[in-house]
Amino acid sequence: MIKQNLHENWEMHTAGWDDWQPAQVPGTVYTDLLRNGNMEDPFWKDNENKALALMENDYEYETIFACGTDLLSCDSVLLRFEGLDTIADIYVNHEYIGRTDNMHRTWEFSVRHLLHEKGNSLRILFHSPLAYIREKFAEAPTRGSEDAMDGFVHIRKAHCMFGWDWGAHLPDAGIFRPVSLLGIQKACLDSVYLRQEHRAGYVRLKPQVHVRIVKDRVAGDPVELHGQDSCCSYRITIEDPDKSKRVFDGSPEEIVIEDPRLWWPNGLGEQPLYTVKTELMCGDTAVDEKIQRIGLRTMTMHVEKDAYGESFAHEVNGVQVFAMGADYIPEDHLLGRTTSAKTRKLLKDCRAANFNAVRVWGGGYYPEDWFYDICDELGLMVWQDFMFACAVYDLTPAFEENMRKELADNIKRIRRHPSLGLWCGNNEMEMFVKEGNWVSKHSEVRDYLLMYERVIPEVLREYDPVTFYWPASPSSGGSFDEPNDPNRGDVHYWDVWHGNKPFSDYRNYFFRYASEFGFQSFPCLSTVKTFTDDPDDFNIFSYVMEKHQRNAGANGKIMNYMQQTFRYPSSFETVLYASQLLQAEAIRYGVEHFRRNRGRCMGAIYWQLNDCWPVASWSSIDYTGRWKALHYYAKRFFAPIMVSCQEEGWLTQKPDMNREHFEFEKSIRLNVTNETRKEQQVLVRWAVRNQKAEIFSSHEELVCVPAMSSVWLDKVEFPHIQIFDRYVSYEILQNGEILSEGTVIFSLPKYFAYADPGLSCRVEGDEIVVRAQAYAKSVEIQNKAEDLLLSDNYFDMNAGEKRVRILSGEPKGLRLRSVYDIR
Ligand code: BMA
Repeated sequence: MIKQNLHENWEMHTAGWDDWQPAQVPGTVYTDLLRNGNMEDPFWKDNENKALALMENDYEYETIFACGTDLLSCDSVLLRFEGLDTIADIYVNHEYIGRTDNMHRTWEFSVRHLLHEKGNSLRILFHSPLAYIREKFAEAPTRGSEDAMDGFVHIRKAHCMFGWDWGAHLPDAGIFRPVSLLGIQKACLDSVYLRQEHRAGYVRLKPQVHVRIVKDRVAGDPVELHGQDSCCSYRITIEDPDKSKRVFDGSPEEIVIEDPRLWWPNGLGEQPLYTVKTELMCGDTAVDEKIQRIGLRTMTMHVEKDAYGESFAHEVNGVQVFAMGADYIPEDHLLGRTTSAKTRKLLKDCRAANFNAVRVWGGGYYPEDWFYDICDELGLMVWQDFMFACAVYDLTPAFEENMRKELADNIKRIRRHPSLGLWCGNNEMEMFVKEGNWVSKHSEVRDYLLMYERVIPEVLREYDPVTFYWPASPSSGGSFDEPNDPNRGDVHYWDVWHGNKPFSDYRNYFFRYASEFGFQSFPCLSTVKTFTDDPDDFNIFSYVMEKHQRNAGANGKIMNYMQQTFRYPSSFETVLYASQLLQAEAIRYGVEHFRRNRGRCMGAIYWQLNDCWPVASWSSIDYTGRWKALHYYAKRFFAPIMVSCQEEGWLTQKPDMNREHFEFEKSIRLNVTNETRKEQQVLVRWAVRNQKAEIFSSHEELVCVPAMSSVWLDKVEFPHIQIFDRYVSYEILQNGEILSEGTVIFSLPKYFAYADPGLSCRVEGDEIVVRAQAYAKSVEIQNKAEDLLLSDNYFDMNAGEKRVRILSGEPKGLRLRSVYDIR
C-alpha cells in the first residue's frame, strides 16, 4: 500500500467570507484562527463567549495536491480521514463525495476515479455545530446534562465541547486527525488482532487478519484471511522485548511464544512489549504491512459473589490488583493543541504519582493512539468508557448504524493494547435513566437497554470478545439493578462534595471499586494569571473567577468546607492554597480508607486527573501541567507500601463543643497496605508529640505484610491527650529508609494551636533542604514561577530537616508556607 499524507498547502476561511488564511492539518478551526490572529485567546477572562459565537459560522478547508504516478497506478485509492469534527461535506476536484457526521469515526472514500497527477483539490465544508444541534433539538428535544448546551446529544461530537461542570462552551471543529490517500494494489490489511492463550511456560498467539480485496477498482469490505483459500497470505515477524526477531510465514494460525515476558501494571512488574509486523503477501510481494506493539498478559475483572456482595477487581495474570488512579478528560478545549509530548508528560506524572490505572471518561472523545501506547509503556491500566455520558439518546436506525461503525472503528484500534483494562458502555447513564433524569418517553429507557446491553455486546462479540465489558459506570452489572450499589460493581460517590458531607463520610462505605469521587480546588495564582491580569479579578467570587468555575455554587461549597477545616484565609493566594489542601485532604481521607480495606475494596479512581482549560475543578494537575497539592498527596497515598491511620477524633465523631457532654474518643489504628507481589517486613513507629514536635511517648514494632494485602495494627487510645497541642506522627521504615509517613490530630486543623514552624530552606545541588522549628502541616515549597516539580511537596514535618529533589523548574525566589499560614 502506498500512503500519501495530505497535510500540506491547506487554507481555510469562514464560509461566505473572503478571509482565506493558512491552515494546519491536522488541526482545528480555533487553533487556525488563533495562529492567524483572527480570534482572541478563548480562555482569557470571558472571551469564551466570543469564541463560542464564532462557531455559528461554517468553515471551509481546502488544499491543492499532486498525486504520484505510483499512487495513480494503484488498483484502488482511498481517501482516509482519521478524525473529522464533525458535520462535514467533502469534495474532491469539486465533486461531492460524501458527508461525515461523527468525530469518533474513521471515514474512507473511494476516489481513484477522481484523481489526476496535478492540481487536485480537496475541499471540506464544516457546518456550524451550534446550528446543527439547535435544529436537531427543535426536531426532538432529547436531553442530557444541563451543563452542556441543548441538543448536544444529537451530534457524535465530544459532549464536553458544549460545556460541562469543568468545561467551557467551546465546540472546536476541523480536521483534527491525519488525512491521507491510500493506494492499494490487489488488497490491503484492514486489521490484525492477536488473541492470546496463556499456558504454563508459553503463550499461544492466534492471529486474526482481515483484508480488503480490490474488485472493480474498489476495496471491498473486510474479510478474514485464512491460510490456503486465498490469493494472498500473511507473514508475521515478532520482535521480542530483547530485540530478537522471528518470522512466521504462510498465514500461521498460531504462534507460540516460549518463556513469555509478561506485561504488568505499574508497581507489580515490568512492561515488556513485543513488536508484531504483519505483511500481506500476494505471491512473493508484500503489498501492505502493519506494525503493532502488544504485551503478553491476561486481563479481566474478577467478579464473584462474596460475603459483602460481589467483588469487582482487575485481575492481571491471575493476580487481583487494587486500581489506583484518576479519571482522564480531554486535554485541551482546542483539539489542535494536543500533542503526544503533552500526553506523555501527563501520563508520566500519573506514573510518578504511583498510578496503575486511568479511566477514560465517556463525555470526551476516544484518545489518540499515542495515549494507549504510552499507557502500555508506563503500566497504566485503562478503563475505557465508550463515548456516551449523562444523557439519553434516541436509537433511530441511522443513530444505531452510526454507533455500530464508531464502536467497530475504536474497538479495532484500541483492543490490541495490553493496557486496555475494560470497556465500559457509558458514564452515569444507567443510574440517571433509572432515576428518570432527562427521560421523557418510555422508548428512551428501552433504547438505553438496547444500546448498552445489546448493541455494544454484539459489536464486542465480533471485534473483541476477550476484553471485559461493563455496561455503565457506575453499575452493578446492568439492567438498572441498583447501579450505584456500594456492595457491588463500581460506584460514583459524591456525598463528599456534591452532598456537602464531611470528609469522614467516606468511612461509612466499603465500595468494591470507586471509579469517581472528587473534590474541587483552585489552580495556583500563576495559572489564574493565564486568564486574567487584573488584580480586581483576584477574588474567588469575581465575575472572571466564576466564569472559570463551572459547577454552580461550588465556590460557596469550597468556603463551606474551608469553614469546617481551616481558619479563615484572608488573602486570595491563601484561599487558592487552602483550597488545594482541602481537596488533597478530602481525597486522601477516602483513598487511605479504601486501601486499608483492600480485598473488599479494590479500586480508587478519583475524579479527575486533568483540565482542558484553566478552571477551578476536581483535577490534581491543572491545565498548565502544574501539580496541585493533591497530585503530591496521590504519590504518597498510592505508594506501593503505605502506612495510614484510622483515627477517631473530632472530625469523625462530630461532637458539639457548645453542648453538654462534649466528649469524644481519641485513638489511632494504624494500617500498612502492601500493593506489591512480595511480602514486606516493615518497622512501624509512632510518637505522641507537642506542637514543637517534641516526643512524649512512642512505640515501634516490626510488622510483616503479606503480598497484595493490608494489615491492621492494634488500636491505641489516648483518652487524656491534649487535643489542641498534641499530635501523633507515624511512619514505616525498611532498611532505615522511611517508606511512608503521616501525622494526625484529634481536634480540627482550624483549632490546633500550631507553633510558628519558622520554615526556611537552602538549595544543595539538585536538592532543596527544608527546615522547620516545629510541627508543620502540608508544607508547600514554591518558586516564583510556581513551576517547580519536586520529589515531594505539601508534606508534614516533625520539625528538623527534609530533603526533596528538584525534578524540574528553577529554585529561584523560593517561598514556603504551611497550614500555620492559613490565617
Ligand atoms: C461525574 C462525572 C462528570 C462530572 C463530575 C463532577 O458525574 O462523570 O460528569 O464532571 O462528576 O461533577
